[in-house]
Amino acid sequence: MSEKKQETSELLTKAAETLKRELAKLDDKRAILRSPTLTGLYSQLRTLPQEERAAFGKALNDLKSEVAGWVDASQDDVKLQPIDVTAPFDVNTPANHKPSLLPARDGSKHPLMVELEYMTDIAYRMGFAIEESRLIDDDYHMFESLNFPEGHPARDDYDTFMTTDGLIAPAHTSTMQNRVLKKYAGNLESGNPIAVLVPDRVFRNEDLDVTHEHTFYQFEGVYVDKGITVGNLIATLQALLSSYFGQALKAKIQPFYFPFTEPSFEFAIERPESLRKGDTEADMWLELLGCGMIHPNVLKAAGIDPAVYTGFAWGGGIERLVMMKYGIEDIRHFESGKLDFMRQFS
Ligand code: FA5
Repeated sequence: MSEKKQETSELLTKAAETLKRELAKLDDKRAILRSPTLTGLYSQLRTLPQEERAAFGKALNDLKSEVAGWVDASQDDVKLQPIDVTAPFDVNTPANHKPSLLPARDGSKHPLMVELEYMTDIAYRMGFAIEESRLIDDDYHMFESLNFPEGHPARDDYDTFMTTDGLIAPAHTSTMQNRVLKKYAGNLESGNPIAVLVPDRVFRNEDLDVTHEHTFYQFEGVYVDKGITVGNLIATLQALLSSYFGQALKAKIQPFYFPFTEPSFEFAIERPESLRKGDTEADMWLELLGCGMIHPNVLKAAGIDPAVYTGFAWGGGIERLVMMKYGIEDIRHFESGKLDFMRQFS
């Protein structure tokens, strides 16, 4: 071997060893192909005398192919988990491919998130565990487990968005009731209540107006124990909402219908004048919550004996609470992206 060839071979062998060490440390294995150890050799190629370039270039390309082979082999080692289409994220997204967050100094939390966290903190201090909902769910959780059998007319009250294969963008956080009842059923066996708050996003194919959005947030409460009554429901809601508003509330409860609660109620609070459209009785009140005693069939579907345990649930819209708290006249401001609106909260 000529002295020149010997030199090139040693240089590339050393580079290969360095690249192997670098590869071991990388999360994104493909980044090795952009390593300065490799790109530096290509820069070096351009500085060589013409007669040496062909041999060096070929050896370099061989090295690059070898490194690409290592990358492919390392990808084969990655064990992909089966995809759960109802999960809130792709379980196979490598950590280094997740979108990075913008620096906090460029913005502030959205007022709805601030208020949702505030509400969540109050509920947590009242003894409620906190569970997130999901962005896509199935018919069983959205309807069937909630005592809406197939063909039930009340299904039409929820203008749901559906995928072509029948999955549903949840139209209410009640889609989590069956899951949280099952998850916390062990509490009952050990003599403790089930107490869970589910704050999350929901979707409805709504006509938009000052109090209706197609995408909005609900906070769902679920409470089960022995001997629970409507009195407990009202006392809990009053404690939660009075704490949220920091003042005593004028509230109104009236009978309503939900398939998953019996009896069911609508919980309304008095509108401040800035939110009144007229002077009729209906104009005076802002409907905040649906609530009621959990239907025996819902408890049964979660394996809880309704002859032993009773409970209540509620589901309210966060936007309408925040509108009420700050005198915001149009729900659409929240999603408008208008900075002069947002800055009033920072
Ligand atoms: C429900 O969604 C029931 N799941 C609530 C429930 C839970 C009842 C548990 C009993 C037990 P409703 O469709 O009424 O009910 O919505 C509940 C609240 O969400 C409403 O009172 C309102 O505050 C809010 N809301 C409903 N639709 C919209 C909308 N389009 N935009 C903004 N907020 C809305």
